[in-house]
Amino acid sequence: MQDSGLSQQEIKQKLEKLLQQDLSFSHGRILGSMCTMPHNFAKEIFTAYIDKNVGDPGLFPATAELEDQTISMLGDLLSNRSAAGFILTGGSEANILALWTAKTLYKNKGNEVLIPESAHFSFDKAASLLDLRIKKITLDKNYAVNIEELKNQISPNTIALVGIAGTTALGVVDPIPELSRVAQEHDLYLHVDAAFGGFVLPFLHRIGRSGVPFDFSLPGVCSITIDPHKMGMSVIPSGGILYRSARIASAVKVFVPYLSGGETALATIVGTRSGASVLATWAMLKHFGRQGYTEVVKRCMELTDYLAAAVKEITELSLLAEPVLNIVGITSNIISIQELAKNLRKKGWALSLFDKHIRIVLMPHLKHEHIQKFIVHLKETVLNIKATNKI
Ligand code: 0PR
Repeated sequence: MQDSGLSQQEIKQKLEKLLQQDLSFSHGRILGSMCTMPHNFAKEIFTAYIDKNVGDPGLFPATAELEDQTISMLGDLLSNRSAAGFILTGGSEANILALWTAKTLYKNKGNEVLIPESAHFSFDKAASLLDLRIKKITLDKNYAVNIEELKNQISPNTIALVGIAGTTALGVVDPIPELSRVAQEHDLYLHVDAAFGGFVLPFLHRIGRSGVPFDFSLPGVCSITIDPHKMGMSVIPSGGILYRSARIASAVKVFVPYLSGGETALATIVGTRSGASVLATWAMLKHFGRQGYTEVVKRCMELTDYLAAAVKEITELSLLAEPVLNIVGITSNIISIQELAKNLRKKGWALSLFDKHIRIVLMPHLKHEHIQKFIVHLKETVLNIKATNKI
């Protein structure tokens, strides 16, 4: 650290130079991210209220009230206006908090949680942090959790089930109605990870696609992760945890007597929390409404269909699964998908690579021309690989 400080101008110039290597959503090259460029209005609200700490609700009662309103709006979207919950840093924190809650509620019963193989790695972190035993459940041929195997794996030590409404790898939705029935039958906590799908699934029926049941309308669902910083157009960081009731939400609460805003009860992992994220998310929900989000989802799904149809036309490639959400999984029996990803990355495409497929997430920052260009490169790259390997 230097002795005397630099001027703001010098620092800005330095940063502009230092940040040149970062990709930008607006360039249309980021194909593998579940985040997107936050809406300009969300950025404006976020910066205007950057000093709000919703972890001290006595000092910021109005921000705390707007967090409750944000949770009610999200609850309404997820079929439960009386849901309780919090705006957090993201899906990982929400999933960890959900399992902490499950562990606390069922502390006398056991410590085992059944989780689909497709679950996000945040559940492994949760298990390690919370000393829970995880049993991974295999997937069926459609990459959804295998319900029969899940039922067989339930033991007297099982306390919770996790279902995914929009898997990280493929956007697949697990059979949540069945999970809900199983959870009720065996008195288990059911957490649904809709970090990605939560802002897509509720709008599908409005654009003529079949919606898939996944939310609090299913009586066994105890909590849901839904991330405004993924398809909700809000700022990073904005995650969301919603609980069916205030009783469940307060399972892990601790009393803090000394805060400057007065005695308070906190039921989150962290103390200080960004009120600006809360307010930016509140503003997005108010600004878009159901109609606005439907438009966002419509554009993303149209782009998804466009890419999926183009992939199907390339004989060497195929879709790993038919897309339900705006995620396309590209695979091949003919060429190496690792080589394909490597060569496309060399051409500047930032895509995700899984064991058997390349994942493209058709986020709102992507436009038709970006995907059109990608398809040209995809075709070219496939041909080059075939030529190089004499296939
Ligand atoms: N649950 C699901 C289903 C997810 O897909 C993710 C993240 C999480 C929970 C965790 O969310 P946070 O990252 O907010 O804690 N899925 C993305 C992924 O792994 C995260 C991500 C986002 C990665 C943007 C890269 C990126 O550019 O793909």
